[in-house]
Amino acid sequence: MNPMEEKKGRFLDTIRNPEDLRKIAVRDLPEVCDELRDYIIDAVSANPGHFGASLGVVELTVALHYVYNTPYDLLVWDVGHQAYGHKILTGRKDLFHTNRKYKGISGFPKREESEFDTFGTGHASTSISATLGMAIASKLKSEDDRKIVAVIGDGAMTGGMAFEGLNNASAQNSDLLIILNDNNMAIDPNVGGISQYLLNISKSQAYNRIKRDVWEGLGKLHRFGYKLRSAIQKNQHALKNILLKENNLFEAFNFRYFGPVDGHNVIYLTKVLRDLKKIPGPKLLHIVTRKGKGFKQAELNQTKFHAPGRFNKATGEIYTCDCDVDKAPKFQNVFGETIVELAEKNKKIVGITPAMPSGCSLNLMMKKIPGRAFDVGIAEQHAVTFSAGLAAQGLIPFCNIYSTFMQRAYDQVIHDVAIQNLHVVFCLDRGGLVGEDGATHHGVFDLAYMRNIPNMIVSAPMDEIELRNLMYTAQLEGMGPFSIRYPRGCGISVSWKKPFRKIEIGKGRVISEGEDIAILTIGKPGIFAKRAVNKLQKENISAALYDMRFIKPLDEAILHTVFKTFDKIITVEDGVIKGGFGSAVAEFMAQNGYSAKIKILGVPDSFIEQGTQEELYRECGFDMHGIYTAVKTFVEK
Ligand SMILES: Cc1ncc(C[n+]2csc(CCOP(=O)(O)OP(=O)(O)O)c2C)c(N)n1
Repeated sequence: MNPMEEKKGRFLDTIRNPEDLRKIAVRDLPEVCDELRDYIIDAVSANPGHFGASLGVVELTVALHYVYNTPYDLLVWDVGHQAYGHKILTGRKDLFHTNRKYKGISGFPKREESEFDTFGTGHASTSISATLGMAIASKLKSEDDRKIVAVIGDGAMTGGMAFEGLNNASAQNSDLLIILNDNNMAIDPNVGGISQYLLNISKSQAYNRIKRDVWEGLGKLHRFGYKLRSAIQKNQHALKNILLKENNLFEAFNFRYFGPVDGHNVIYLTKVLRDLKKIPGPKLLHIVTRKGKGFKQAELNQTKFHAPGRFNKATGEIYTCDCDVDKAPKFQNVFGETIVELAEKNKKIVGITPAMPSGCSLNLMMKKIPGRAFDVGIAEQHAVTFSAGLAAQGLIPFCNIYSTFMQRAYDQVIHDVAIQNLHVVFCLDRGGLVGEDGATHHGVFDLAYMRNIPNMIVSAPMDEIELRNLMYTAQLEGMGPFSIRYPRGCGISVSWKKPFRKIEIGKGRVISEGEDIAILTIGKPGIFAKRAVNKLQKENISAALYDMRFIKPLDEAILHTVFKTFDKIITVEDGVIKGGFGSAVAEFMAQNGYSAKIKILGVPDSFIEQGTQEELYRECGFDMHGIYTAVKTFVEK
C-alpha cells in the first residue's frame, strides 16, 4: 500500500496532472504549495532522496505548471534532483513512494517515465543547450506557439557547458526562458565569481530600489527595458555598473535579464511568468530562493539536507546508516583522512574537487590545510586541466572526481595530463554501481575508459587499507598519471589506519590458493568473491582467488601462472564488461597464445537503473551469490 495514501491535501488530492492545477484559483496557490511541501517532507523523510533542492523550488514548480501549457510547452530541469514537486504534480504522486527504489520511479527526470519529463538529466549544466536545441527544433517545425523553459541552479550555472549554451543561444536569438534559481548553494556553498556576481545583484540596495520603481510601480514587464533605462538615467551613478547591457553578464550574452525576484512568492511568480510569456527572444529570469525552504533543519544545514538519508520529520534528526553502526568507514572518509595525513608530510600535495567537497570528503583537507585544497565549482574539465597546470609546476594534485562525472573530462585527461605524462593522481569516487541515483550516476565506465590511455596507471583497491596504500604509492616521486577508483559506501576494515605500505605498481596479490578454478577480481568485488570462495570450500570446490589491484599494468606474472594452471577462469569487476578488466585478461590470453574458458562477470551492455547497491550487484550477477553460482555451474559443467 502506498504509505502516503492517508496524507490528505485539500488541493493536492485533486491534482492528477497540471490541468487540474490550472483549475485552482490563483489565490489558493500558496495553500497548494504548503501541501506539496508537506508531501515532499513526508515522502523523503521515510524514503530517502534529494531533499533541500525540491523544497526550494516548490513555488516555482507550481507557478510554472500553472502558467505554462505543459507538456506542450517544454520544461527542462537542470540536474533534475529538484524535480520531485514536478513529478508529484505530473501524475506520479501515487508512485512517489517508489522514488529511487528498485523497479520504482527514477529520482531524476526521465523521458520514458513521463511526457512531462522532456529531457533526461542527472549531470549538471545541460539544460540551456538542451532547451536551445528544443527551441530551434520548434522554430524549424513552425511550432511558434510552443514555449520552452529551462530551470538551472546557481551551482549548475558554474559549469562551462551552461555558458557554451548561453553563448550559442545569443547567436540564435531563439525564444527561450532560462530561470536561474539562485540559492547561493551547490551541495556545499557555491564558490567562484558567478556566485559572487549573483550575490552582488541580489544584495544591491540601489538595484532593488529601482526594481521596485520600475517593475512594480511603473508598469509591465514587457516594457521593462525601456522603463528601466529611463529609471537608470535618474539613478545613474548607483546603477550603472549593475544594469547596463555592457555590464550585466546575461544582457551581454544578448539575454534580456529580469530579476531578481522572490522565488517563494507563488502569486507574484505567476504574474512574472505570464508577462515573460509575452516577450519574445532569449530571456533570463533570476529568482532568489532558500534551499530547504519550509523545513527548519534543512534551511539551517543545507549541505546535510541536500540528500540526508532517512530522517525524523518531527525533529529533523537524521538516522545513521548501517555503516556508522558497524563503524566500518566509508571509502570517501578514508580518502579524506588519508589525503590530510599525506599532505601534512608531503608539501607538494594539493587537493581538487569540482563541487563535491563533502561528497568526497576533501572538505577535511579544506578545513585543515585550506590553501592547498580547492573546490573549483561544477567544472570537471577545468578541474582536470587545473590539476595538469599544478602538476606542470611540480606539485602533486589529487584530483577527486566521481567516476560518472569524470566522463565529462575525458579529453582533458588524455590531452592535458596523459600526453604530457604529468603526475596527477585521479581519485575516482563512486566507481561502480552507486545504487539509488541510477543510470545517470553509475560509475561503471571508468575502468574501460582509463585503461586505453597510454601512460595511465589504473588501479582499484579491494578495501580501505588498500586504498590508503595506493594513495601513498601514487604520491611517491617519479609517478605519472595515476588513477585510483573506489566505490560508494563502506568497506570492511574497522581498523584501517595502519602504517603506509608501498605497493609495487602492477602487482596483484593472492587471496587464496585453489585447484579447480581461478577467480580474478578488481576492486571491491574481491570481497564478494572471498565470501563466495569460503562458501564453495564447504562444498569441496576449491577456487583460487587473486585480487589484481591494477587493471593497468596487469600483473603478468600472476596471469602466466593462472593460464598455465587453470583452464577455467572467472573475472569479476564492478564495471562494464565491454572493454573492462575481463577484456584485458582475455586480451592477455589471446596475445600470449593461451587458451582457457573465461567467464566475465560485470555490468552488461545496458543501462542499469536504480535500486540498492546490493539489488543491482545481484541483478548484474556479481554479488556473493552470483559469483558462487557462476563458479559452481562453471566447475560442474
Ligand atoms: C556534472 C556534475 N557534477 C556534479 C554533480 C553533483 N551535483 C548534484 S546537485 C549539485 C549542486 C547543484 O547546485 P545548484 O544547481 O545550485 O542546485 P541546488 O541544489 O542548489 O538547487 C551537484 C554539484 C552533478 N550532478 N553533475
